Amino acid sequence: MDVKAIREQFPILDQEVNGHPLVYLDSSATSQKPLPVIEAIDDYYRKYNSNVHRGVHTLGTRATDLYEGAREKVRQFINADSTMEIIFNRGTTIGLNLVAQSYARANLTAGDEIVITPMEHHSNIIPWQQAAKATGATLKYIPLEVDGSISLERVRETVTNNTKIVAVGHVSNVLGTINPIKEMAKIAHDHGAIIVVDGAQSVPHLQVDVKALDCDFYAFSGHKMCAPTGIGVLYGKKDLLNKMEPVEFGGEMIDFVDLHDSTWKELPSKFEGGTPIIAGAIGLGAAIDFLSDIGMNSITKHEEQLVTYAMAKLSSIKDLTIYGPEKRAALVTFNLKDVHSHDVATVLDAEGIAVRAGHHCAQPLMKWLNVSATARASFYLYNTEADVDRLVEGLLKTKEYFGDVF
Ligand code: 7TS
Repeated sequence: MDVKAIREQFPILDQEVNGHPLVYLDSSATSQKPLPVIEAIDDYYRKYNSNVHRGVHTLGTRATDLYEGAREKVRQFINADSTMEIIFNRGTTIGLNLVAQSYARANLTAGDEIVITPMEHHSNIIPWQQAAKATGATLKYIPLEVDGSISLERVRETVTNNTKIVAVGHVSNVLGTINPIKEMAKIAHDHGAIIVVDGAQSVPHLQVDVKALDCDFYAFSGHKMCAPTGIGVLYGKKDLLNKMEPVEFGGEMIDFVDLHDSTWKELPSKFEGGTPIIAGAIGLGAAIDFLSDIGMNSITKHEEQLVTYAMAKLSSIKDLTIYGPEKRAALVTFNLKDVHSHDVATVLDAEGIAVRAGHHCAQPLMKWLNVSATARASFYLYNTEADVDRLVEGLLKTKEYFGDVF
């Protein structure tokens, strides 16, 4: 993989921050955008901005073709059976909320169980808390292993015949744990439950095949995979989506409207009320082309090499605690002794290095780790070993700066 050529496609990377060349290590929060994506959005607004699925004029037809073309690109990218199974929305959070509000409320009653893990992002916890409260179902957690991984034995102990939903992140945004989704799906299905996967941190980095994983729902966000903010995808098996009620009502999603009742369009329109995120979807289509041209397997391999290098380098820094399992996705979460992660991130920023600090929208996991916050460096296809070296230098400077703590 020619990282130098790839970096040239990301104009934002070529700048100084606080007098230093920028090192962007916050792609788990949001990725940067390559020129083909920026140009696809620019093209839409300059040349054929129109609403979709309405009328017959030329610009509208072009916009509709590209919007629906993006849906087909997503279908191929995750290997879904049909574009009817690809719901465009605003992101992972919205997709998970749709399943919790529509599927869970219609199918769960008191005595049923929803099973999740303590490593989930808030958007894969709170919708289930709310669904449990609304239906009387119980929210149960699969205990984590000491290194922050999931053992299938614990999954088998937690999932019962009362379990109706297992909801789990494919990749943890804090620990980098890559969870055994295929095996967890099998356990869920053996008990008559469905599995809902939070794919926010996996689809940008791994080749995801929803059919091979046999997941029932799979939610992800465009902005973490080179596409703009404001566009996301919920994949769902057609049979399940067909039986679900929409939670947003209005234009675009109806078939017939009468004074006192209405009927819904077929999938996927039923779940896409209102004018959709047209430029966002077209940008996502361009992002998928961009990633596919490079090859997801090459991206994964590059990230594996980078995170192995980072783990080796960072492990050699005295007083640095790294959280999460050895085998991990391309991110490293850590604390420098008693220095607050916000202070670490502030000193790194002064060196031109962008990392995230805080609870990473995973407060239950912070509690499990027994910390209030951590710093996190996350990598993507445009990062290099030189970026890791700069991070290490920055952390050594941070140690010098807060010398009295050490
Ligand atoms: N699930 C996981 C695992 C995530 O990492 C995130 C965002 C979300 C869900 C929510 O995605 P959204 O696009 O709907 O907001 N994670 C992060 C992060 O780690 N730092 O900033 C956002």
